[in-house]
Amino acid sequence: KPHNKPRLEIQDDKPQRSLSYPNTSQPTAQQTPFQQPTQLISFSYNPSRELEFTDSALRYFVDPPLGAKLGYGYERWVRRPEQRGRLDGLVQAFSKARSRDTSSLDDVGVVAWRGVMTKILTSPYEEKEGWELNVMFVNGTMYFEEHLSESRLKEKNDMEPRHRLQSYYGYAFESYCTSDSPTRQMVSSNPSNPMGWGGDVDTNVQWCSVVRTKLGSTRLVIGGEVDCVREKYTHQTDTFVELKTSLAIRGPHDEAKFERKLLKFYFQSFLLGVPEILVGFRTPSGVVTTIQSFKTIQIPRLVRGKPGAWDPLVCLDWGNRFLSFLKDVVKREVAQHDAPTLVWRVKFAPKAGVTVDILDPGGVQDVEAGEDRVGFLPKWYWDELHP
Ligand code: 0WD
Ligand code: CA
Repeated sequence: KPHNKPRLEIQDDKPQRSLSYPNTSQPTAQQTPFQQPTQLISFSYNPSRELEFTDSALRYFVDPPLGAKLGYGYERWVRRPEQRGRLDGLVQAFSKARSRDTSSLDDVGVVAWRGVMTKILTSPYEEKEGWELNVMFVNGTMYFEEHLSESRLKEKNDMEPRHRLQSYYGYAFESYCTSDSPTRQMVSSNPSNPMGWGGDVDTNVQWCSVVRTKLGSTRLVIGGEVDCVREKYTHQTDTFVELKTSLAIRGPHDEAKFERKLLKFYFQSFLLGVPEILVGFRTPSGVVTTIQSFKTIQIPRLVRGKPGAWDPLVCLDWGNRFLSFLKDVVKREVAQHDAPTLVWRVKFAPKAGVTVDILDPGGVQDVEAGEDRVGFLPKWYWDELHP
């Protein structure tokens, strides 16, 4: 029976509620294992942003034309309004996967979007941007939802025109690099489009893969968007390709900057088992000059010993400690308050670390009109977990 008013006692500050920032200048001795992700299920969002358990939004990689103009089609971009990072699609997919295969999904420690896990794992090297999460703990599983403050949400929606164009470049590159069939039709259906254009950009449409994996001793279920597959779709992650654009590198400063960016590229793809990252280097005005393919697992070797160096083991060790710490807190507090509907807010501040607090149930959930939720989870999902 969901009740939205957990009995809130005066917070007892004795137990550990914070985890301090790791020291990245010392290499870790820890070798936290990470299991190769395997796909559980996939789904598509159609142009109306409805979730379908089909592969209608799956795209195939095709070589992009050199000199591609990434500003093409900007005025026709169908843009999805920025939303909170709700888990609805992911728990729908998780629920379906579990109904097919109960055996391997009964001790899942974390359910989250891949973008959230990327932020957690890369935070040892994050010097500018903080992040916030909402967390629930239901039947032994932690659910993570990214929390965007009103101001961040507004910031994202009212993006400066220059930044908006830059993010469009990434989507246009995806269009040039993909086709809805394994071979690109040589004759474009619309002769006014440039060579190799794969269709106008609609960011409602996404193909998502949900994988299971394991970090240390925690089983994870992670969902994320996959840009395309190379040649064939195997129902596994081995042909997945992540597409990126980046400013062409013109000197050592640019190079160090790119190497720091590779940390995010690396973990984003690593977490979902994506083996290849294809980067289109572009001019400031959005013309593709060179294309470079990276094998995800080789990226750490490329940056080792360089000015922008980072060590993935530091991130995995931190991630493992973060998950254990958080589980200890929520497990203790859910028992203490006898309130399974509790929501916690985790805050990460660069160079400081993370803190956890129980969220005041009134101020929290930003439930929109007509939404039926328990905490931030859809009510139907909650009910499914509490037959
Ligand atoms: O917490 C998150 N990461 C959020 C995820 C916040 C809000 C929504 N979502 C949704 C995503 O839209 C998607 O449906 O969750 C699903 C999976 O996201 P993810 O794979 O975890 O997202 P992430 O790894 O952060 O980004 C992957 C791609 C991006 O590609 P690049 O190359 O830029 O990393 O997803 C796209 C984007 O193409 N993307 C978005 N597109 C439009 N609006 C958005 C967005 N808000 N967020 C990610
Ligand atoms: Ca991408």
